[in-house]
Parts: sequence; C-alpha cells; structure tokens
Amino acid sequence: MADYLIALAGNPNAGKSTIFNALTGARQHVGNWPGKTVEKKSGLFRYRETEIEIVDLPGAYSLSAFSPEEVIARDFLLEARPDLVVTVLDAANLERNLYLAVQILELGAPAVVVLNMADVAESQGLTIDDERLSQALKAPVVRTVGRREQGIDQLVETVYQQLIRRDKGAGPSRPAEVTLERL
Ligand SMILES: Nc1nc2c(ncn2[C@@H]2O[C@H](COP(=O)(O)OP(=O)(O)O)[C@@H](O)[C@H]2O)c(=O)[nH]1
Ligand SMILES: [Mg+2]
Repeated sequence: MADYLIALAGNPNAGKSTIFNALTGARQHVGNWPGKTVEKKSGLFRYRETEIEIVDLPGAYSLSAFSPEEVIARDFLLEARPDLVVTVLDAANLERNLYLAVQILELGAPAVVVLNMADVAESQGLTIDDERLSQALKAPVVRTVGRREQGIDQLVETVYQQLIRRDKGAGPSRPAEVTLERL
C-alpha cells in the first residue's frame, strides 16, 4: 500500500503520459478500467521516504461526462477520492485547458496545476503570469517541459509539500470558488 494516492488529469495531448512516465519510470502497471476498454495506467514513485501511487486518468476536456473518458475521470475523482489531483495544462492552449482545471478545483481536493508545454508557449510568444494564475486558482502552479523532463523535480517537491501540508491539517481551507471570468 502506498502512503498516498494521487491522480493525473488533463485534456488529451496536454502531456499527462509524458509526465507520468517521467515520474514513475519503469514502476508502472497497465490494465483496463473496470468494465471498460479504456486503458488504465497506474504507477509508483518514491520521494523522501514516501511512496506515492499515481493514476494516469484518461484525457478529458471536462468532467461533464460527454465521453467514456470523462465518465471514468469524474467517477475516479469522486469515488476513489485521491489525496491530491495534478492537473496538466497545455500552456500553449491555456484558455481551453482551464475549463477542466476549474472543474477539478471545484471538487475541493488538494491540487497542483502543471503548465506543461512551456517551451511551445514561449516559442509562440505567450507569456503567462504563473503567480497570478496560482492566486486565481488557489493552487500551486509548476512549469514543465515534459518531453525534456524539465520541471519534474519541482513538481515532485510541490506535490510532496501539498500532501504533507494536508496531513498537518493546514489546508485547503475550502474548495476553490474559481470562475474563468475571474482569470
Ligand atoms: N514540445 C513539447 N512537447 C511535449 C511536452 N510534453 C509532452 N510533449 C509531447 O506532446 C505529445 C502528447 O503528450 P502525451 O504525454 O502523450 O499527452 P497525453 O495525451 O496528455 O497523455 C507527445 O508527442 C509528447 O512527446 C512539452 O512540454 N513540450
Ligand atoms: Mg496519455
């Protein structure tokens, strides 16, 4: 039994699997979601004596259950109640990706938001104010370039700190009441 269970969520092609692989390496298990033909990947990684199990959720644009993938993602978040949700955003398509992020944050689980594809966003001349985004979402924001494993160490540290913080009863105080308009 791992010490913590966390989930990795995001739109299709945001870079979830790349980040999942960077975190877990060879410590992966591939199966199917119960009763579905959709692949379920889970894996383990260790940090500071802590064993963390991570589930790579199917890509989803929302939790509105418009597709089997969205149903699986939503049901897992609601029923398995992971200790933390890492939402991977494609920084080059931030506005579209924020829709899912806001829905996940509204569930109230501790969260970390990943701005992946930071290289693509930069090459397109997009500048993102990480600090402001973090304040609006009420969640830590970590910038990554998954394909080059940039930012992964920072992500692991941030996830760990959030898990520990929760165990100390420090947060989150209440579900984030975030709306896209306020961003
Ligand atoms: N340029 C760039 N490509 C990335 C980055 N992260 C992942 N990719 C690529 O984006 C594509 C989709 O990534 P994948 O992990 O399969 O996305 P998923 O659908 O969310 O699991 C793959 O070709 C990755 O190699 C990144 O930070 N920058
Ligand atoms: Mg994937």
